[in-house]
Amino acid sequence: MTNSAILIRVFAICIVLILLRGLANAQDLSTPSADGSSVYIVSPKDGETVGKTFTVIFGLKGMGVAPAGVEKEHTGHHHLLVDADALPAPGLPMGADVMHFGKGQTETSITLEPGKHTLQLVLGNHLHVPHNPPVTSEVVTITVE
Ligand SMILES: [Cu+2]
Repeated sequence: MTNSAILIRVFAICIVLILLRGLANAQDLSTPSADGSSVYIVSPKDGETVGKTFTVIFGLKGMGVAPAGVEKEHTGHHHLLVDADALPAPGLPMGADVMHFGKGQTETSITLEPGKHTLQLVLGNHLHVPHNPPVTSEVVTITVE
């Protein structure tokens, strides 16, 4: 395939993705979050240095944890973003680019390469969709040794 044929193909795929996203946006799958609710990373703390494999402890106030698939008002399950550039799109299920804790876990053990990394939590509803307004934690920056 020539370079221009590849470019045209990439362009066509982009258009299809944009159209699909537009269709999905028309159907907002979010559910309301509770007033004053918040999610936060208990550990590690912002600025902390940790070993390659470490435990991340999730905290949640004002809402409850429920497994994925269980539809109950003001509940959700945790999603961990590692080194994410942006928050997940509103109204849409979060994908494989975030870690899902659909069994209702409130902590996890992860292994990262040495260096600086960021961690952030986003609560998602029974359909893995961020709530409205979204419940997101502060970004925690850590150094992995
Ligand atoms: Cu999920």
